[in-house]
Amino acid sequence: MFAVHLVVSFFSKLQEDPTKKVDRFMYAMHLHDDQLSDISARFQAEMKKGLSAESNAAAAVKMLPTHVHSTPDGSEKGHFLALDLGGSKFKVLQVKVREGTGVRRGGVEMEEKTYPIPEELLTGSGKELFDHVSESLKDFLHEKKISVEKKHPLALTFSFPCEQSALNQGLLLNWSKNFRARGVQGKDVVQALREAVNRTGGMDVEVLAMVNDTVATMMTCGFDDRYCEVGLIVGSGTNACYMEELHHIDLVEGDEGRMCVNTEWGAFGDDGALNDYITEFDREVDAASNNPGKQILEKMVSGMYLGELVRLVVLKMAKLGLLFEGQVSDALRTKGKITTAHVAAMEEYKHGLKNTRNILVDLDLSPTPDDCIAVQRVSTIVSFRSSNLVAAGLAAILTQIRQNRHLRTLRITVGVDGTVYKTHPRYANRLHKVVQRLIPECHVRFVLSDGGSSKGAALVTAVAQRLASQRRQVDETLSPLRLSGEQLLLVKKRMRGALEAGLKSKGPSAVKMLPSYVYQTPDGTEHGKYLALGLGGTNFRALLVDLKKGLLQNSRLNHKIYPTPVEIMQGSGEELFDHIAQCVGDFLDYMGMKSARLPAGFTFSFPCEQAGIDTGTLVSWTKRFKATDCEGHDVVGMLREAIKRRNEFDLDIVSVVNDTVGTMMSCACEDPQCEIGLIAGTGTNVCYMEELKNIEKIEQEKGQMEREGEEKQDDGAEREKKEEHAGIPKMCINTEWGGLGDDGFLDDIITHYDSEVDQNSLNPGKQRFEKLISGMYLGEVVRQVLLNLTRGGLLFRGQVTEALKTPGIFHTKYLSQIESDRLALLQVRSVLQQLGLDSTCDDSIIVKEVCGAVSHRAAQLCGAGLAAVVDKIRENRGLDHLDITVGVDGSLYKLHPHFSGVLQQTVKMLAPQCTVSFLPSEGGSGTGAALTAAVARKKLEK
Ligand code: 0WK
Ligand code: 0WK
Ligand code: BGC
Ligand code: BGC
Repeated sequence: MFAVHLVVSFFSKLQEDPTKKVDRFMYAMHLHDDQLSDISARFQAEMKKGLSAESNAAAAVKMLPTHVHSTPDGSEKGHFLALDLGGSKFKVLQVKVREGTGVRRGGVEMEEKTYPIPEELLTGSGKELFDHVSESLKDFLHEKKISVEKKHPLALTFSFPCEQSALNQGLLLNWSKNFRARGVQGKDVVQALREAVNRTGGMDVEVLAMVNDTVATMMTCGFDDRYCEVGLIVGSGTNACYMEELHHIDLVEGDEGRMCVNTEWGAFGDDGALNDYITEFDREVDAASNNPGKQILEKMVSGMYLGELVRLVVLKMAKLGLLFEGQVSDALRTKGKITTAHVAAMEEYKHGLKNTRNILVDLDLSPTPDDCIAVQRVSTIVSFRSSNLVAAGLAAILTQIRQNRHLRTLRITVGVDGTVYKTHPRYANRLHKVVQRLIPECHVRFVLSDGGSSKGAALVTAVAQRLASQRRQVDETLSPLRLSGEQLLLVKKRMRGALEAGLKSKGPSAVKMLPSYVYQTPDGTEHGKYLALGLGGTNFRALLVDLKKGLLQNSRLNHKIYPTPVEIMQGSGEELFDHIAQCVGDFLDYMGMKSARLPAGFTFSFPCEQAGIDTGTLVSWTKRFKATDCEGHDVVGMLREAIKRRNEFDLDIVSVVNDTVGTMMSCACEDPQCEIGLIAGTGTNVCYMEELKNIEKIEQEKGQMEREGEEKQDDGAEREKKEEHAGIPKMCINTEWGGLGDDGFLDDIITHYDSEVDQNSLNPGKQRFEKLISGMYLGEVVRQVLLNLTRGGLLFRGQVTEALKTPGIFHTKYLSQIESDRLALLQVRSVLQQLGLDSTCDDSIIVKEVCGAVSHRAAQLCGAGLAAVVDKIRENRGLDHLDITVGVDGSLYKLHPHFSGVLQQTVKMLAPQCTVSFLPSEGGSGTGAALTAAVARKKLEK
């Protein structure tokens, strides 16, 4: 008591400036910027704790997922009923959202009615509270003559912390503010409302969405400002929400896109995180509240408590004789006697002091002018601290968003509502200033929500409806691309049938099954220097290979890649082979070996009918090639003529192989079990070691041949003996499986997107299987699907841009980029940007899904085809189980993030009696060509 006396006498001496007296007395409530930055950093740490699955349960700031994935984009439409419960006013509304067309923004009309909630219902039984809500709804329908027959979609704004697993469900975690109705905590409030509506009867409403008032406020403001991605309430309670990256929200499935998180920042400090900033007055407010220990930050910030804080400070100062010469009235002792509205009134620019005087007189006090100044100062400090704390919280949220998006500066809008922010004369400006000071790198616009949050709640429902119908339509659009196990099995069967048919007849079969005249894979004895030439889907490669018995590793001496210009691909055959000869000349020059007449192996990645290892008649061009006067001609002959025409160097072209064969050979060097070569690149194809006896079209031929020269057979047969499988003679068959379906056998799998791609291709009706799988076409299939979705208004706001209509713009490499798990959606959008496609977050989610569906189908179909091949080999050998390796190459298999994995899974599923290993080719088919040349030469030397 003596100490108090000392303080009083010391203070009374300083009569000259009452505000100073108050500033000193309330020193602890003055928060300087470095303290605010500290609080902001603490809050950001709390946010991360709430977002992470490990620490969420213990986190004070719950960071509740809202299942709202996007802000309005102007295409929302519909009539909705809305309930706005939890703020200072309970409102029932009808919201009509008119769709925006083109630049003209949509419009929203609202009719509303506020219904008082009797005090006793706030603390009575939850059932009665929701009955009151539903009866108010019925009264509203009646009063506004809204038909009760029709089913009305309803949006509920519920301003309390709810755990939601979906938009139309929410478990109440705890009441806050002045709500305390029994039997609701832990219950699904949407269900509670549905039951109340059923009890009330006579109306048919479907609660489609329940949102927190912060979320509804963000959506309301987002309708007119697409930068609005934060919702802030400073009303009877306080809270904020914002659009967080989905992959940061551990409690929700999915990594793609964003989701609005209701921070429930009112609880910041419930775990003691703010203890060093809590004053005795805060502790008193908390102790006297109906949820002690809870909502600590809210009790320092929101309208429900500011007035009480001021009262307690004024009461204490009066008791200490620092005010009203120590006079204390009962009114001043009474809880709630100073309200936040009083605080706002005291701070009014013009009439602040007069208001303060009136308020104090109403409290049966007789204040001196200095007392009024002092009490006004108390209000200022209390409300100032409130806006400062809100600024610190906002600074943390905006910093989180800026960091999420790896931006140096961030332009963003905050949608705001709440009586304190709206009615307190100085609150908004103070808040804006402090936010700007705390985070100068963010350009923050504050937009007041006009007409309350129900517009936003209706928009959430409209967005939910739009997303739901979009989801349905996207699924419908993509469903033809989603192949079932049965369909894949069917493709496997058909591939098997086509393999068999192709082996039999020399005639037209979809899968040509071209003999390669490669009878064995390398056995490690190959040696010598070889030039390997490779004409692939996009480039011409020249490679010098020095084979050292079995050691493939460092056999590749040098190589050069020469891009093949399209005009050469689609010019005359002569020009094409002259181009090849020129490249070879350049390479030999570069290697200083122009005079060396090197043996060469030629990898030719197109279907060739071969009569021997060193001849190949081009059956038909595929991929981007269409050079004239080549089909039906021997490509080795054409190359030799071109070299002759060039007359600079000479080559001994020993072998011509398909790139699948070259790939198999180069991989077989490493793994003798490799008897299949697979290319999944610009084009697709597979070859495998087939048993000679099954290659009827050769057998017949050989039959003839046998008749021509008995003696030769003997020594061939003998050598084969060494063959692994009881010396069964084999030959590698280049299946050219790209042609499956050219006979209409895949028409039930082929979609109209594929038909579009085929029609626009260089070889309509041809290579149908390839056009479902390979890199040259996947991008086009995606573009067709995107065109379809855009025309359906599901994408890019329905705008079919020139870019989207441009064939070949969607290069397959973009699929690989877009589908890579590491790529956040933002980067997907920048890929689309590069293509001249301006997209939203939702758009990029859909684009990624389309890419995924198209590449997934491609890998599955490739797997189904391969399952047919390995099972054929297994049955060829009468084995219950086959272990075999596939040598594989091609940009799709090697670069696409998921293709190889899905392919392998599919083979495992469709060929369970085979263990198939995949060996990506290091040396490429070039080395394989050299090996084939070496095997062929070895054969000749024998
Ligand atoms: C008006 C909104 C409502 C929200 C309220 C908060 O329509 O959803 O709960 O603002 O402010 P208060 O009424 O608590 O001051
Ligand atoms: C690399 C091989 C080459 C083959 C190519 C296919 O060495 O023979 O043609 O892969 O992949 P693409 O370049 O078509 O993606
Ligand atoms: C509630 C929040 C609400 C805020 C503003 C708080 O008491 O916990 O859910 O958003 O008040 O109304
Ligand atoms: C060709 C095949 C080649 C495949 C992979 C297809 O277009 O017809 O011969 O193996 O592409 O490059």
